[in-house]
Amino acid sequence: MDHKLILGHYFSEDAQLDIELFGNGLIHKTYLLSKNNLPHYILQQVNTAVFKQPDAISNNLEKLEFFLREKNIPLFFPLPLKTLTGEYHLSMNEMVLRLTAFEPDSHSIDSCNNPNQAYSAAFQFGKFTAAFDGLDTKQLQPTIPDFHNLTYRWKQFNDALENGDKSRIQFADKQIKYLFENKNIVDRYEYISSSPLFSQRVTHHDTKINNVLFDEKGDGLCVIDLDTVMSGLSISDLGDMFRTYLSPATEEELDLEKVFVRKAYFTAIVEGYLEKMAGQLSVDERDAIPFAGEFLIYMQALRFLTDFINNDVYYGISYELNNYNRTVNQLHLLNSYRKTID
Ligand code: GN1
Ligand code: MG
Repeated sequence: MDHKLILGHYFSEDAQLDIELFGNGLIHKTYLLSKNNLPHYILQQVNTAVFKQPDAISNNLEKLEFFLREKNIPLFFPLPLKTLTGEYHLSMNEMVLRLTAFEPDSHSIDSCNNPNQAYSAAFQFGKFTAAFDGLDTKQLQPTIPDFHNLTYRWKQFNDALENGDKSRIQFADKQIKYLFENKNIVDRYEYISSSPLFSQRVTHHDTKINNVLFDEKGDGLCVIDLDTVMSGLSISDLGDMFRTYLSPATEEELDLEKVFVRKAYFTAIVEGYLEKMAGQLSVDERDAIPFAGEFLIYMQALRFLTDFINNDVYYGISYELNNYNRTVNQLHLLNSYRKTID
């Protein structure tokens, strides 16, 4: 990564920054740029196999920014810096890159360790969606078409069962059966996604805790990582918060005794989100809050298993059975969720 060459597209003088790998996302490559050991910028190489139209991301950012400016709504989130030619991203040597200022006195956390953090994060994601009330979401382009479309994910899974690695299909027999036995989750999603009682809103679609910045006191500052912001349903953002904050251990955990749902965190997420969104949700959307977790955890298990059967073409893996073990982990979480949340 020749960061000096990249920075030449942003600054007219040498910014003298050191570069190191940063974070643990599965999709993009992320780097921290520092000067005298002080963080200055985040540089990301966008995964263009996943985000096939990076222009859609930039267009959406322009639309969001314009809406807030026009309506004078004071919502803060870090936008990428514009290049010297005025673009939110830089296309160079077949790479798509973007540079974002590192927010001073902010930090992110990789796991949710008390219900206050869950509350603060949910408050931030609720605040984000609520701020765009009135924006016609048809203006936003899908940055990943059908990203949280469970009908489509179900189809991809079935395609994988037809065309994927036979020995892996056999190996995952038990998990495949379990997903089929719980197909009613797909059916309920289909009802919700076609019902006028469930609105399309500006939805983040990646509400894990490390996509929230916290200040020194531990209060939420803002949400980050806006690649997947597009039109969507409230069950997506709530669901991914449930999936990623309720268990003390992440999707990588192999010891399943550590993977379980903490009810107090569920309550905190709902309270934080509703603090900002209560006025906007329909009765049916509120009633579907517990379903959000089932929907998202099930979909993630389906996506991990689909990728396992397709020989790991999508998610980054660190060892051979990584995607399989993630699936087992998520199905275990789904069970615990169903026992704990009604
Ligand atoms: C991916 O890269 P990361 O960790 O932000 C994925 C999410 C999954 C998550 C599972 C664009 O997100 O949908 O929930 O992995 N993002 C994309 O860890 O596919
Ligand atoms: Mg992300």
